[in-house]
Amino acid sequence: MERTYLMIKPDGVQRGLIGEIVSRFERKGLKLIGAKLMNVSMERAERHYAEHKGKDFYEMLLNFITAGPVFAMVWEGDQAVGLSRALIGKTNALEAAPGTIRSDFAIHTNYNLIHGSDSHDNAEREIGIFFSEEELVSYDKAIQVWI
Ligand code: RTP
Ligand code: MG
Repeated sequence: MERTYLMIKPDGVQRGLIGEIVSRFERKGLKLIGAKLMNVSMERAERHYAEHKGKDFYEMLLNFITAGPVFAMVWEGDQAVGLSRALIGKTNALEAAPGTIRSDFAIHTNYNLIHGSDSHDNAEREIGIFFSEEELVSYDKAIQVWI
């Protein structure tokens, strides 16, 4: 089993897309083990986006992710990182495949609705930034036997 960190960005919350987006991961068969609506502090934003420090869009990224509440989630499942990235689609909405979240709802690269961890190691790192282990729930889903 693998865990991934997903975060509906401020544009997704403002546009009322939390339910639509959460529903896609539920129907895929991944298991939600943590979720909360929260404001992201600048300190957390800097840790989360450390790999982008120095890039021309870095400041804009920090200002955007701290501009309003995000919906932070941890999902679990076989290949959760890769499967989530597939559901989300490419960074640029123009390149995102039809049927992906970014293709269906996003127009601009800077406002692309949702973050998804890009590797197993980054997923664990990001989960640690936004959640304590006590906030994550361990439970069985009967249907998990088939998926
Ligand atoms: P994310 O981390 O948010 O899930 O997005 P991602 O992996 O698809 O893209 P990443 O390369 O990690 O970039 C993080 C966010 O920075 C913005 N960005 N802008 N103008 C640009 O060239 C550019 N490149 C990236 C996007 O908002 C992207 O989601
Ligand atoms: Mg990324």
